[in-house]
Amino acid sequence: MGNIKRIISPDTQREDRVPPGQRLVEKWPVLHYGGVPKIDTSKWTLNITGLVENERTLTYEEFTALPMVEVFSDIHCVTTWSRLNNTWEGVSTSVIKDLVGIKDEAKHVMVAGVGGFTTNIPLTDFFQEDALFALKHDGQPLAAEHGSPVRLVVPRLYFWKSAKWVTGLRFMAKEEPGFWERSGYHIHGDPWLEERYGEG
Ligand SMILES: Nc1nc2c(c(=O)[nH]1)N[C@H]1C(S)=C(S)[C@@H](COP(=O)(O)O)O[C@H]1N2
Ligand SMILES: [Mo]
Repeated sequence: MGNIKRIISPDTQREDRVPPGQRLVEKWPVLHYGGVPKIDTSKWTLNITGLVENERTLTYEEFTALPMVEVFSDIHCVTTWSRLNNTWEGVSTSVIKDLVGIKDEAKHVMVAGVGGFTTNIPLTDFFQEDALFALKHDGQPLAAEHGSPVRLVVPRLYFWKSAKWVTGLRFMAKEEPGFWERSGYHIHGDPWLEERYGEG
């Protein structure tokens, strides 16, 4: 087992773990726009740009050499399913801070996945200690349809913010809408406040 750091997502400790308007599922549904990309890890990179001191492009080898954490969290999808008790293993988002040096003006990040998917996240959510780049789920390598080799997991927001097949982070001063946010989803997406759809 080693001495991997274990983080319990605080929403799993609530007396009622199911947010308003959600129902529980046992199996893990697969949901995304477009096809499942085939990603060769020898060609995969994570590109970190925008309001940082040092823009970086990390190879898969460099990325997987970073310290790993384990996170225990629930999943809440805006389409009303929730799945409790997920164990993720991967790289904490906070590791990125030391790698690139986030500028003071940066307040949001645009996360990009293969195939043009994007989603915007405030840094206050992105850098919560239970947010990570997951490589494993419940002890198994992440399946291709769930975002392998690397997906983001932001447990405190609806699951559409947890970009699969992540390849890019762009740090920004101002909030900009990503893919689903431009199509009517809420700009923020807190499941406990039922921030499902925007005003648009
Ligand atoms: N790259 C990418 N990531 C994505 C999506 C997508 O279309 N493309 N869809 C999001 C949505 S809407 C949901 S609900 C979750 C679903 O993740 P799952 O298929 O692992 O359950 O992935 C999110 N991440
Ligand atoms: Mo979704």
